[in-house]
Amino acid sequence: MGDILHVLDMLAWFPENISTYGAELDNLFAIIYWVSVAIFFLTFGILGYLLVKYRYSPDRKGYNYHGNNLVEVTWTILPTFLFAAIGLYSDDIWERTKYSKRVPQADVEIIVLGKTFGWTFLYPGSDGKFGRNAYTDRTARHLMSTTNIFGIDSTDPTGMDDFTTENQFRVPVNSNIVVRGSSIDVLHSFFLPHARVKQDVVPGTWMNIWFNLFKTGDYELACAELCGGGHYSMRAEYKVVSMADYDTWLDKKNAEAKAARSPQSLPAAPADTVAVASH
Ligand SMILES: [Cu+2]
Repeated sequence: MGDILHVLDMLAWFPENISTYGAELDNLFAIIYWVSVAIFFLTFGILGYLLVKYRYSPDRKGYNYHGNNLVEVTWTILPTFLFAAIGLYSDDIWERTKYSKRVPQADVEIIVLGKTFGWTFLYPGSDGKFGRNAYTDRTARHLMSTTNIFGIDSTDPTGMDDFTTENQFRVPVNSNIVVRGSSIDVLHSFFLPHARVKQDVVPGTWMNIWFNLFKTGDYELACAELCGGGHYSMRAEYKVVSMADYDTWLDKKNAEAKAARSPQSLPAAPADTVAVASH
């Protein structure tokens, strides 16, 4: 019996859990899974039994059957109670992980945009504050363009140390990470299998995603919404690192961001560039 259960246990296919709330979600998933397995065998067992019991026999007469109220009421009420019970049972964990109002105080806040076919991340830099952009200020949305997808207002000094990463991101271990996600084109889904996070990102609105990871390592973000021909390639890697390593990385990125934005680093345009471009 144990062997049979083991073969049926597709829960063993789950990747390792690294999220503080992952065990509770896995537990909920396991309950629903085993209830479904039980109902599957119950219904198909009854079906198989009746198929054999009432198979063709030359001396059995067929007869018309006009339903049975007791049976119909039973199979309506039982699933109703079952779904209501699962709903009530899961409400707490659902609320704590998904409700916007229950997002905890962020240790690290990141903005992410999905696009066909990749992910771009915006970090607030070492001051922990984003400059003016399309997320922090709705009136900055007109700044969004293909070359400035976050709608960053480059005149805001708070944003001097903000920096972006492409198809990779980094978070510190044992910290509340809050991700504000959206998309610049179609629906995508921000899916971190190890972190037990899956959230659609929708163009035109910002979704709140949060998680707290207790194990360092290299993991994968995959898009979980069929978003077009390149959907299969829409992935990113992320690293969960110690706070010290995270700070070192942040300092390096901040320095790069500031250097890239300082006027001295802009290449001097050759005198004829404008004339050539205007043709
Ligand atoms: Cu996608």
